[in-house]
Amino acid sequence: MSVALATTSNSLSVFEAASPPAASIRDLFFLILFITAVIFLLTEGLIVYCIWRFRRKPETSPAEPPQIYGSNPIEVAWTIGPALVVFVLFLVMVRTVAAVRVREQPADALHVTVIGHQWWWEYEYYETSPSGEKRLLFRTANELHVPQNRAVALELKSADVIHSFWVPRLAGKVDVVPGHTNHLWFQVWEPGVYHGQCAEYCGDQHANMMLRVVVDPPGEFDAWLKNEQQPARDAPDVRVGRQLFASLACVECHTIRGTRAEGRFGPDLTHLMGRQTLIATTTPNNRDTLHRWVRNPHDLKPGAKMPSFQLSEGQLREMAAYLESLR
Ligand code: HEC
Ligand SMILES: [Cu+2]
Repeated sequence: MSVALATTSNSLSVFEAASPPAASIRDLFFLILFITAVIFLLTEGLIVYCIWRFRRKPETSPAEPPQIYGSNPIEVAWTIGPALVVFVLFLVMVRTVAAVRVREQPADALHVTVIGHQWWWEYEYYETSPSGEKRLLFRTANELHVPQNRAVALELKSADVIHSFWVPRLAGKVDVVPGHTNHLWFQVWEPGVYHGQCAEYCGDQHANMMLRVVVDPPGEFDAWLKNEQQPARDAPDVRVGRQLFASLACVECHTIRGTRAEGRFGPDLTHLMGRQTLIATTTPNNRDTLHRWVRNPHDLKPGAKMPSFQLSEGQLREMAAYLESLR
């Protein structure tokens, strides 16, 4: 985690590519910018040159210059020239599309299913057996952990409306469509935190539907993966909060593995404190935020699909302490 924090940058710039698909897109952009810039300078240069070279001078006669209308060679030249340019642009684009599209994934690719919800992201981690069968390991939310330098294959699904998964430094944006699975891949060169955002208007809190990709060095990733697979730890000193949680509707919407909470509507809370942020990465994850969130989610995120429970301050403190024990 320390490494990840050290290299945090909030950049959403497509020019700071950190993975092959993003680099392909950036290179295509620069190539097309270069080709069109050359064409621009050539045509504008010719216009400026002609205006200057053929300007009306006192010694020139007012007669019109020779007319070229209907000249076959010239018509053919300026039809074929631009057609060739468009053809070259087409070829380089096809090459980029092939590079960013999901190819055959390497056998050791990490498989994660991303599910867009109004207004947060759910991730399901899978293990692929040698026979190609996928087995669900666990679910988490908003902060997607991946190992450095290993191919990551994402399946994108939606639980409600159309969203769009976009981490500009890693890959192009791909729509997340109900009833249809889209795919995306990347392989990140450097550890760090990469910011992303929903890129398709999806309702009230679309602007706050952010996400983070945390790229861990392989050792740290394995430790994280191992911890996430454990059920929630039993901490005796938060018994009151745990009972409160179990007795309220929290269990209908949230899962805490190892308890009777098995809801799927909201984020999995089993290892809640493994996340540095809450509420689609918009707010630091600490006891104070947890307290304020449970008191009234709509203070922090108007429209959020979680109700307020009118708990007393004492109950809120017990609840926050329990949530904070979920490491
Ligand atoms: C009607 C379903 C529902 C109920 C009931 C519910 N929640 Fe939630 N909860 C959600 C949803 C949806 C979110 C995600 C909100 C968002 O980010 O837009 C959420 C988010 C959270 C988060 C933040 C998780 C994260 O990683 O950002 C916590 C903590 C939480 N709920 C705790 C509770 C507690 C404690 C209770 C019971 C007092 C509870 N919830 C009851 C639906 C529910
Ligand atoms: Cu959105």
